[in-house]
Amino acid sequence: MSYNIHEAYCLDSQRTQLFWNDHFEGDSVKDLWRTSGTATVIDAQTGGIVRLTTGAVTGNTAYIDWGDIRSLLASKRVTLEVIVRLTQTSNVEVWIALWYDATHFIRFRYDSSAGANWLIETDDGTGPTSVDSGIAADTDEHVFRVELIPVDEAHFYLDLPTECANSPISLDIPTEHLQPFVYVETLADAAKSVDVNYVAVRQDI
Ligand SMILES: [Ca+2]
Repeated sequence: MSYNIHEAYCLDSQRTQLFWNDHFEGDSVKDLWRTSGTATVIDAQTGGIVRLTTGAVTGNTAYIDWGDIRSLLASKRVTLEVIVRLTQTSNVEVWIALWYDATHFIRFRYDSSAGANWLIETDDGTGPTSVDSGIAADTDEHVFRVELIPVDEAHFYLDLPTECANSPISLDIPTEHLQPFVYVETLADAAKSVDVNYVAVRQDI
C-alpha cells in the first residue's frame, strides 16, 4: 500500500511504518516543498543537493519546508534524518528541525554568535530546552538524525551511531503536528548558504 504523508507525494510503507524521502535529484525543487530565499538544485553535485542561500543583508533568511502540511507526530515515533553541509560557519544561524512554529519544535541549531557547537533543542510552548550537543559545527557534510523513540524522548544523533551529548531530551516535546524544516539566516551583511543533500522521515502508521 501507499499512504500520503504529504498531499503531493506518496511514500512506501510496511505494515506498521511509513517511509518518505527526497534526495533532490533532477533540475528543480519538487512542488511539494515550499522555499524561501533562494533554493537551487545542483543535480551534478553529490547525487543532487538543494542549496539554500540568503540575501546579503543581516537577518536575511532562506528555508525549505512542506508549506505547513504537517503530518509528523512525536506520538507516532517520528524519525527525521537530514544530510546537510554548511558552506561556512561564521556569522550564520542554521536550524534542522521537526517544526510546527517558533515555539513548538525539535531541532538541531547552530548559532555562530552563541558558540562553536551545535545545540539540540525542544519546545512545546513552555520551553525551550536547549543543551549543547558537544559537537562543533564545520563545513563537512553530516547526517543529522532525531528519533522520538520512545515517544517522550527526543534522541539526537550526529553521524550515526554517535548520540549527541545531553541526548535524549525528555522535556518540552511538542504534541503538535510537525513538518521538516531547514533554515539558514545570515548574521552579517553577506549571503550565507547551506547544502541539503537528503531529507527522510519515518513514523508509525
Ligand atoms: Ca541528494
